Amino acid sequence: MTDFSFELLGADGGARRGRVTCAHGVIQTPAFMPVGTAATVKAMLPENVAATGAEIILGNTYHLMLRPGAERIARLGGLHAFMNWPGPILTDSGGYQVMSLSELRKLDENGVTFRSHIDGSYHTLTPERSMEIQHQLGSDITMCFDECPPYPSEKADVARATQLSMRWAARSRAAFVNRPGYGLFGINQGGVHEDLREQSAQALKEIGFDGYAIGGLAVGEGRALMFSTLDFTTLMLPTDKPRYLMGVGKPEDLVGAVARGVDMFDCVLPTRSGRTAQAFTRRGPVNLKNARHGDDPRPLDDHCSCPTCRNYSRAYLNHVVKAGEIIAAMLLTWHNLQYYQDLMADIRRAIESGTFAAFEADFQSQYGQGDI
Ligand code: PRF
Ligand code: ZN
Repeated sequence: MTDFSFELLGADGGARRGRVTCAHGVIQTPAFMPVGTAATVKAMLPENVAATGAEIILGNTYHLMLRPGAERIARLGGLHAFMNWPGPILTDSGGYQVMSLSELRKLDENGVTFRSHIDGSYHTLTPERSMEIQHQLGSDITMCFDECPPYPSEKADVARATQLSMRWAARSRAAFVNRPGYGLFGINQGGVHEDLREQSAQALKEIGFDGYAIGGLAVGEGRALMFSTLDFTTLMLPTDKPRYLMGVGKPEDLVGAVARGVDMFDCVLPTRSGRTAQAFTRRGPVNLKNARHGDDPRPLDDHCSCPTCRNYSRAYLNHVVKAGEIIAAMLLTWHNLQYYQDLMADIRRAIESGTFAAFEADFQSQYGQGDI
């Protein structure tokens, strides 16, 4: 088995073109990872997720430990076999989901104790337990256990969470079982504060990771503050390792973050929007609930190669959305994932040809123009 590796293939301004190699395959970057929280990318067969061009998906420690249980998945051959996704999988470490989804949480130096949002049962997650679960799942990329403070928070509270995350990063590194092809990513925290981001980055670099995530953004601070925070944070991270902006984002966020040196992304937006009738197009988001689509024979997006756009009219999509048919979620999720993967492929090509600035300007002038 080859080692986990990242090769920087090229750059154009701040934007980077790279390649991650891990146990279950190769990922071209910049990359978008569809979210497969509960061992499924909702409304999609895994082979169809792959057909959109996705090379890696994200799974969640928090959801899988509660249902069906990490030990059970391990007995069944690991997450790749269990969910029939043969490619790379990155798993989030659980703390972020505990804080946003569970009830009655108690956080201390050791970890987080919480009640399941499913059945109210009690559980504890620590850096060591999170590493064990991600190992049982067979994750290609394991994420450190961290604490993401809410926004807005007092700077003193962000500092405390950042320092705790630094100690948890060291414990995560110590508990992670090193195996060829499997990587561990540190998570930079510090909110929008440059000095805290710097302390966090220094601590992570000293410990040493296979990649560096930027956490604690896209939590309500808004695009301008996220971008200005990225401007100084990516400069603090090693150039020879992948950088992953967690939980981001809208198409315009991805383009702006790539310009600032980010290589990897995940977000529920394309899949969740697909289940709430929102579709992404080159001219911006479109709501298929809108009655104006009812008689429209045109495809959702005539530039798109997905089965939805090849075979169905806006009128049909409007009908199945209004009727609450399951196929509405299937067709819109497929299209949205195709849109996101096509966007990433366009971004990669633009970086390769040294035309990323022109691509970004073109994207901004088209996107948000409104649907036609
Ligand atoms: N930490 C972890 N997962 C995350 C985040 C974080 O800060 C975010 C923040 N946008 C999304 N997912 N572990
Ligand atoms: Zn389409």
